[in-house]
This record gives sequence, structure tokens and C-alpha cells, in this order.
Amino acid sequence: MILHIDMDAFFASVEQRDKPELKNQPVVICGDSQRAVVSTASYEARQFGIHSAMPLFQARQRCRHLVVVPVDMEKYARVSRQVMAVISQFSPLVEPVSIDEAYADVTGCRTLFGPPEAIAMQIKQKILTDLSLTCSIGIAPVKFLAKIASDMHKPDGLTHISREQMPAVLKNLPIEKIPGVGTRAMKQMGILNIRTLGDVQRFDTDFLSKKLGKFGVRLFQLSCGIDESRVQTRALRKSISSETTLAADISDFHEAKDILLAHSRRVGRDLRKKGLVCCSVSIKIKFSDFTLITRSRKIDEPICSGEAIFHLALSLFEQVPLKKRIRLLGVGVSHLQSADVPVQMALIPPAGHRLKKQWESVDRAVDRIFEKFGRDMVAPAVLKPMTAKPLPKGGKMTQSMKVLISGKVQRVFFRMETLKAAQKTGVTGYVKNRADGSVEAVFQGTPDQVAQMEKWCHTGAPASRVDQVVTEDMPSAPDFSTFEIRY
Ligand code: DCP
Ligand code: MG
Repeated sequence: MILHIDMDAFFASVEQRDKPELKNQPVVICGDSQRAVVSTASYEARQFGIHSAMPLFQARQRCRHLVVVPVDMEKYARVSRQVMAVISQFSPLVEPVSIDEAYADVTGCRTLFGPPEAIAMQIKQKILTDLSLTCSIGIAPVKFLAKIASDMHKPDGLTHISREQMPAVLKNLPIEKIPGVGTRAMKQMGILNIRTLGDVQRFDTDFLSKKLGKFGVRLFQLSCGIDESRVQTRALRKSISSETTLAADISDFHEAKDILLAHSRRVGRDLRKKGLVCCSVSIKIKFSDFTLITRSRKIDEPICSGEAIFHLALSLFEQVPLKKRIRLLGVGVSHLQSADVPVQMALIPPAGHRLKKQWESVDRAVDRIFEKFGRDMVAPAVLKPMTAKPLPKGGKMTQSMKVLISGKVQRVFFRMETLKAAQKTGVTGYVKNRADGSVEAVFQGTPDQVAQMEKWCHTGAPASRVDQVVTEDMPSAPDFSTFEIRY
């Protein structure tokens, strides 16, 4: 059985909890610009017809005594983590899907906590007593129905759709309630006179896939109560990589070696931070004529130290004949697994094993210093700083870096959080969504500020999952005066 937990009027409830004068008041959480739109409205404000995404001026017209509270994303992210922690006490299989909602598979938890409904009640109770917040929970045999159920009796609701009730619920379920139905699909279904999931049954999958593409097939399955999607815990990243398009093409072996070391350390740090190890290392080289080569090597024993990654990256690099100048250099790791998974060690450790373990503990110590005191405190002796160009005015060193972030990074507050981090760090530039599902950002500032922002991209926003961060130095970027979200 699957639970879908969704907090009630999340941002507004957190503010009403923390500021007692807001209790029972029509409250909206909102930016304060001219063009501000409502993030969310308290249930009192919803009685005036105010809802998320409504322009603030319109909301004010509907309710004269509306209370406008500014967004405090850091606080909501913190509360979100507390909510997820409560849910995780009841099931090991928890999938956070946004800042205020998560799925939990409670199939195997009956012996410990009782039937699904009892578990849902315990989660609601614990969120109320520990965090003074209410949520609504849907219970169903499949994910999409659990989500629909959580919305049926909001706020503070608990809705259980049993396997026996499923056919009746599916038959009458309005099509617009199905998560992921876009306006185009809605239009097409209007033409076919499909209003409920029951109506879908009048057609066969061939016809539906011709009219609606892949979604048509999924729709047919859903109408039969089939939803193959499983609750996915922190999905393992497939690969991690770091690369730089160099400010100027290089041909010097030692210079290339320094860059490989910097990238290897960065990738290693990212691996350790995520609690992962890798079994494959690769390098990527783009030459001055834009030809691109990649080389990779699999290893038997998983690694996560920057030195070990560098050792393999260098051996790959040494096998590449360097006839042209190098424009881009990168290091990547793949075949990732959790560092907690027990690794079968050979009975007698190979000669290099102790050395490898020593490097890993050095790296972990350096990581802790990095976290505590910042990037400049420790650096490997052979590393040079990454390319930076001097600003003509003021004499301050300025660096511009373009970063492409892929993974689950859209529709999860990634841009808003990047904007906040950028404003805090003091960089200029922009962040925007790309059509391919990735997020693009340009950061401009001192090398240290840019490095901080690059580090932030690896961490991501609440509920996001960063799979890959690709960086590119921009030797001739225009000067940005602010940091903005671009559309
Ligand atoms: N949010 C936002 N902009 C939107 C929609 C939502 O900033 N267009 C934010 C504010 C919400 C939070 O995300 O509090 C969670 O979104 P929900 O859709 O779950 O809405 P609420 O939790 O506010 O209300 P509900 O009780 O309907 O779940
Ligand atoms: Mg909610």
C-alpha cells in the first residue's frame, strides 16, 4: 500500500504557526514586487477565491484585509526536512516529490506499525505534535491514486481507497485530476469526449497511442488501475562529472595534469558528500578543432578518493596522443553505489589497498575543513587556481562560469533557491530552465564566490536530485549587474 502525504497550505501554515497573530487570518505568502504572485494562501484566504499563482494585486482586490507575508524559503526547506524525517520513521521507502509532499510505501511495515490507515494516523499525529502542522494523507494500492486521494479531503484529511473501491473510483475520476495531464492532452480528450477515466475504456491502446502518444498508453493502464511506478528512495545518481572549457587552449602536459587533479578532487568530494563510491573513471578531452574523445576504465574495487580517481584519470590521459591543443578537459565517474553497501574485500588486501584507505581518510579530513572554513583553507600543493580574468575597473579578480545542472532540477524550486544563494554569495549572472530539462546558470564574481556557487549547484534545492554538473569557464562573458531568473 502507498501513502501520499501532502502538507496543508504549507508555507502559510508554517508562518501562521510561528506568528500567532496570523492565526485564523487570510494570509498569502508572496514576494513584494509589483508583479508578485501568490506562492500559497491560507485556507482562510482561499475562502475569498485566492489561490497559488494568482497575481497579488488581484488577491488584494478579493480581500481588503489580506495579510501578505514574505517568502522564507530557508525556513520552509528546514521544516520540509523535519517532515520527511518524521515520515521516514514509519517506512524505509520514502520518496520526497516536492518541498511539501512525499510518497511512502508501507507494504512491509504492518508488523511494526499496524495497517496502512493506522500508520497514516500515526504520521499525522506526530507531524502535529512535533511540528504543530497538519497534513492530508491518501492511501491507495498505486501511487497515482494515493496522490489523488490525499487531495480529496483537504485540509487535515485522511482518505483510503481500498483495492475493492478502486474500480468505482477510477470509473468516475475526472480526467483533469490525473497528475501530468497537460493542456494539449486535455484538448485532445475533449475532442474524443473523454471526461472520466471510465470513458478511456471505450478505446483501445492502439487508438489512444495514435491520438495521445505515450501518454495514451499510460492513460489506458491507469484506467485499469495499473500504475507501474514504484516509490523510489533517494534515486542513485548514475554519474558525476566535472569539466572545464579552458580560458585559453593548452598543450602543456603538466598544466593538463593540474586540471585533471582539480577535477578528480572535485568529483571525489562530491562522491563522498553523497555517500557514494564509484567503479568506473573516465576522462573527456575536446581539442582545439572541436574533436571530442572520451576514455574510461572500470575497476574492481570501488573508490571515492580524489587521489585514486586522479591516478586512473592520469593513466587514461597518458594513453592519448596529444597532437592538438586542448580546449576542454573533464573527469567523470560512473557505476556508482552507496558507500554503505558492504564491499567484498579480498582476504589479503592488495598492496595498494592500505594506501587507498589512507587517501580516503585524508580526503575526508580535508572535506571537513572545506565545510567548516571554506575553499581557500586547504589545497593540494600542485594545484593552481582555476582561470580568472582581471576586471578592468576596480582591479578585482572576476571570473565567469557557465554551469549546466541536470537531474531532477526543474519544478523543485531550483531556480528560486539558486537566486537566493547567489544573492547571499554576491555573484551576478542568471539562472534559467532549458528545454532539455536541465538548468543553466551563469555566475560572475570573485573566483571564491563562483566556486561557492558551483558547490551549491552540486547540493541542489530541497527535493531536487542533481545528477550532473558541467562547468565551463567564460573568458569573455559580458558584465552582469544583477542576478536574475530568466524565462
Ligand atoms: N508553491 C509555490 N507556487 C505555486 C504552488 C506552490 O510557491 N504555484 C509552494 C507554496 C506551497 C508549497 O509550494 O505552500 C506546496 O504546494 P502545494 O501545491 O502542496 O500547496 P499548499 O501546500 O500550499 O496547499 P494544499 O493544502 O492545497 O496542499
Ligand atoms: Mg501541500
